[in-house]
Amino acid sequence: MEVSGDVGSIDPDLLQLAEVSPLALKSNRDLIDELYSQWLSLPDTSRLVKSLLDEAKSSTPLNVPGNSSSANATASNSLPSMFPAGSAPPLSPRSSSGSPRVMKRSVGPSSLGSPLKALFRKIDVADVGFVTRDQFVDYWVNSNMLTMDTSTQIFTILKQSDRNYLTQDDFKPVLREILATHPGLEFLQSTPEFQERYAETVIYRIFYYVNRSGNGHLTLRELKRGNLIAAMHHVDEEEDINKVLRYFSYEHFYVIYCKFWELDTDHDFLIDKENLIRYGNHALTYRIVDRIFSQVSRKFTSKVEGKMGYEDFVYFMLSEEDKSSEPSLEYWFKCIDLDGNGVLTPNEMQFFYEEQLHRMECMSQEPVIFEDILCQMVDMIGPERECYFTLRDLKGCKLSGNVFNILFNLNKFMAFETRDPFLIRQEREDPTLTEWDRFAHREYIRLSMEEDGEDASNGSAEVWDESLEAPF
Ligand SMILES: [Ca+2]
Ligand SMILES: [Ca+2]
Repeated sequence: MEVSGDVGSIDPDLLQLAEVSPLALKSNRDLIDELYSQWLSLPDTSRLVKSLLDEAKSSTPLNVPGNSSSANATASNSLPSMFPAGSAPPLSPRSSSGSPRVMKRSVGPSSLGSPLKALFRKIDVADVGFVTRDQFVDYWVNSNMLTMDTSTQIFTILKQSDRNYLTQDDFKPVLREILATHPGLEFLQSTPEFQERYAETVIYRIFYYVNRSGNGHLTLRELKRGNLIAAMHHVDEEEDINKVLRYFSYEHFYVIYCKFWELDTDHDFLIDKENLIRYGNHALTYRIVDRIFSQVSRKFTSKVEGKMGYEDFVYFMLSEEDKSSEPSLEYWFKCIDLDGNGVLTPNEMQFFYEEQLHRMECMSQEPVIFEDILCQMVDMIGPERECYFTLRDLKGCKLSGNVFNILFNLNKFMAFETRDPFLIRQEREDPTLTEWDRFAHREYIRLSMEEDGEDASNGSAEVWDESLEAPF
């Protein structure tokens, strides 16, 4: 396939002519042709087109069901692991700044690179790897792209034309592009099944935080209110994917996936109550696990009765480890609100606290009676009415997450009561990080040390050295 003058893809920055109406452009094909030729002659354009063509020729499809046979093919590449071969995702190459494996990107940062390449594919309906001038003009002008803001452009590009919302599937082309072109994810190319898991996890995280209605239909309004567009820009500009903490970090995916794998002992990709009770070193009470499985906060997408699938687990885990976020507060509020009347009464809270109290007694901890705890929680939240908490009360207070830890997570409750100095120091080090960011960072280090420990105990110095240099 030759790169000819008629082949190209699109950079809207060069076409941001807000003052020119689409109608005027329609009647002035010369102007469009001139813009198009100008853009085609840019050096970056030919590089972009070439890379798209190469990719179109060599790309392997993402999200092919039952793709697990590739695990065997690549098993020899992966490090010895605490999991059976092919079951744990590879660690991301460490100290990326010093790693020879992380190459400088050859194409300069183009704004919105990845979503734009998704657009390229979208116009390229015949999937031949190139877009003709007429296709381009038709799409761009007929969709009124010239007058749109970035969020609306991306929304329009990604959605199905007959819908006014985005579904999880609509994000797959974006993830496919990122996996194929981002230098920070190059090392995953030998393990397609983890590319797929990574893509899936990122999409779940996006919907968890951005699709606030929780109905799987992400609207333009939600897209504009969220920080997804900024995160996409960040992916495009940052070579180290792990620095993109919002949605795209590989390390964050690694932590979520490994936790799920650990609990899913029979590896059928489903976990039940008995599995989940082991979460976080048996941190949760039976009562809260029962409420999670009652699906009152969020209906499971798993098709198997009484079991949680991976997507359901991602929602649970983000809620559990990021209790300062709004989606988390909503999730737990519904769990505690037993009668579903929109307020948390002392009776409802006591129902959950009883089990905590019982556990403290069993551990010969000094039990804190409910009345004292209630006073402490009221002081902390400062609710509008002292006799109950509303969701609004909780959202208005930075410390609300602690209320939930007091009610059903014994380990975090203890850490809070004793003001764990390690956690306090961590908070002070970088106050811009969220609770989730700090948790994921801690856990990634712990998990990767476990992996390294395995390597060392296998007694191969060679493996150890290689893994320090360039593991993949
Ligand atoms: Ca299972
Ligand atoms: Ca209630």
